[in-house]
Formats: sequence, C-alpha cells, structure tokens
Amino acid sequence: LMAGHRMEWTRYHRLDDIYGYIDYLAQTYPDICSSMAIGTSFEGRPIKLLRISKGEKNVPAIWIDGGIHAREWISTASVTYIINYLVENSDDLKADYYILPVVNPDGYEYTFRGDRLWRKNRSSPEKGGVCIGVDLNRNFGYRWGGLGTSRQPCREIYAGTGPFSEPETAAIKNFFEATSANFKAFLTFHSYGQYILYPWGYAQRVPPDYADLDRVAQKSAVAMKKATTQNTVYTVGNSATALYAAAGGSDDWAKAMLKIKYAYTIELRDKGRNGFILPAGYIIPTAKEALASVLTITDAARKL
Ligand code: ING
Ligand code: ZN
Repeated sequence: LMAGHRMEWTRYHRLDDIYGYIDYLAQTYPDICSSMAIGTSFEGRPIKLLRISKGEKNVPAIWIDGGIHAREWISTASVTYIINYLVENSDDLKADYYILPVVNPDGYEYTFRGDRLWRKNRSSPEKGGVCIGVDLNRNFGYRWGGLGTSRQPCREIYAGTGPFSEPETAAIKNFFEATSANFKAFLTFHSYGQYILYPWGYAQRVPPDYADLDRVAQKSAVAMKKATTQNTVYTVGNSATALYAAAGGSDDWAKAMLKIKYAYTIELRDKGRNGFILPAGYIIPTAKEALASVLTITDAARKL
C-alpha cells in the first residue's frame, strides 16, 4: 500500500523518504513515471533511478543526477524538487528525463549516522587497508587517475583502484551501455560555489564545441538569476579553469565517451558562508535555480 510520500522541501530527507517518493511516483503516475534500480551500492542499497517520459517520439533524453558526494545535501534535495516540478507539470514535458537523485546512497546515509561532512562512497577497496571510501567523481573512465586525483585511499580525492572500480559508478556506466535513449544533456548537481561548469575537468582545455556549451551555460545563469528575487549569481566556465583540474569526473566521461553534447557540472549554493551545511530554508530557492538550469538546457537540447 502506497499512502503517500513524506517529501516537503523545507527540510532535508533521509534516503528512505527519497526512495519512498520515487516508489510513490512510479505507482501513482505509471503513465509517465517508471523507476528502476540501476545497481546496488557497496553496502547493498539499491541505486534508484526515476524516468519521467510521455513516450513521445523525437524528444531528447536528459540525464540528471545528484548526491554523488554524500555531504552535498542541497544537490539531492534540488533534484527531488525538479522531479516534483516535472511530474506536476507533465503536460509541458519537453524531454525524457532520467533522474538519479542519490548516486551515493551509502555515503548519503553515513552523513546522517556518522559524519555530516563525508564526501566519498563507503567501500574499502584495499585488502587490509584502514581508510574507507572512493571519490566517485574521480572514478569515471576518461583520463582516470590524472590531475586532481589521488592513489592514496585516505585522501578525499582517492580515485579508486581503477576506472569504474566502484559499484555506484559502474551502475551508471552499465545503464548507459544498455539504454538506447537519445541523450543530449548530462547534468550533475553538486555544491557548493555557484558555478555552471563544462568540460574538460582533466586539464585546462576545452572541447571543440565549447562555444555552444558556454552560450547555453550563460543563458542558464541568466535564468537562474531570475528564478528567485535573490538575484543569485552563477559563474560560467570550464571546470579546470574556473575551479580546479580534476580527472575522472562524470561530466568529462559523458562528453568524451558517451558523446553527450551538453555535459555540465552545476555547483549549487552557496559561496561559502554555510558551505555544505546549507540551512534547509535555502532548499526551495536553490532548487528553483537548479530547475531553471534544467529547463534552459532542455530548450537547447530540443534544438539539436
Ligand atoms: N566539486 C567538483 C569535484 O568533483 C569538479 C568539481 C567537477 C571539478 C568536475 C572538475 C570536474 O571536485 C565538488 N564540489 O565536488
Ligand atoms: Zn561534489
């Protein structure tokens, strides 16, 4: 029996509430929502994806994820807000959305039970080692192990034992290998810093079509500023130049290996006053900004 759901967007939710919401949507709106576990985390939790689609031909597919880094709660909260908006406004759905609000469920739960500032997953890849966790955004299979990564398991930027060594990143890779959907955008939400970043992250270089990525990102920044009365400023740039170099990120892999044109990492609020511990009162305004970016990038994807 599925009585309802517990999502409110005025507080941060545990994984149970988020997964309950996904199940609720799939049961309540079976014409447009379907859920699937794309894999299982190191500790055995399902990695739940929601597809929102009207089954129309000739619409682009768009990937949206959050919570790859456990402590970045606003990312997961904003992605669930985006889900709610797309379902409630499904008459205007302009793409097929594949949405993964918690890439790293073990890490996410650990930020409630153990360490609020945990970043990595919870795997222990070394035999007999003491340190736990791989940085999942260093574990993707393009230029794995390059700049801004570490081979030391105790570091926050530990890249793992090899590309896709972790069940959470392997699940995403396997999903894309199995799907025939026509992906035109790949959006991964993080916090914090207020940036719209495009590849490459592995070095201070840009892809051949970077002018298109820059133009759509600038448009997105304008929409995000207008999304609330707070005129929030988002800075646009190449990841390695605007922020820092980091190889093995999901956006680089989506761009280089999956050939998805509009690949972005979006760093949500704030700029450091609260950092990862963003008060719950900022969920709705920040999520409105995240939604504005999704709708802007959807428009660009439809024009391809
Ligand atoms: N930031 C991203 C990180 O993984 C990033 C920034 C993404 C840099 C992609 C380069 C490429 O470090 C956070 N907040 O995690
Ligand atoms: Zn992050």
